[in-house]
Amino acid sequence: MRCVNRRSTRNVVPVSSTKDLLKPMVAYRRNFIPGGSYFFTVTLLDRSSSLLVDRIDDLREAMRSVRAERPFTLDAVVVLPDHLHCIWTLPPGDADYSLRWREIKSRFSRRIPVGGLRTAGRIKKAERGIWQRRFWEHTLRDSLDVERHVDYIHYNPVKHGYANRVVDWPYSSFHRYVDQGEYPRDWAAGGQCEGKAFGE
Ligand code: NI
Repeated sequence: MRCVNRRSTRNVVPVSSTKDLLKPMVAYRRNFIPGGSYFFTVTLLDRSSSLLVDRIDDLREAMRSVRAERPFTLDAVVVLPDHLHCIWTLPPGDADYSLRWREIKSRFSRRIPVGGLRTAGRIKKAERGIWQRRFWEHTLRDSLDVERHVDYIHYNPVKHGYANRVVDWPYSSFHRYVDQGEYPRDWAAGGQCEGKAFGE
């Protein structure tokens, strides 16, 4: 997958120029180690739901609390109404993303009111009702693979028709990347990202 606007922007600056050396670089390129970074797609069971953006603060809190106990770097993320895509880098020697996702899903579900008595059985049932059990995982191979998936993540709200321009979607790490000088603010405006689907 290639996004024309971004590539043309990048090619303007020679890699060895002083300006480029002084430019802050994001973690995914500076610290990339093959086998330690993963792309995920995680989806709600109800594809007509907008729970993830309606309860974005609960989602953030679920992620934050799991990260505090089991660290990982959140390299890029986009939250859509019924699914999310993100890239994580796990600590060296740690590949247990499944446990982390289980915890994030569970903690998010617990923050959503189910009504009536909050019995253990009822909460468990609600959890099963919110998320799809399976999720899409892809182990990132090299920094180009990372870059393509970061582009995919940031372009996703436009791909799914939730925003006309990438910059218009608030629930995305795109804004952080713009602040770091990694993308122009108008990136992919009027352009297209094509290519295979990354699970969604
Ligand atoms: Ni998507």
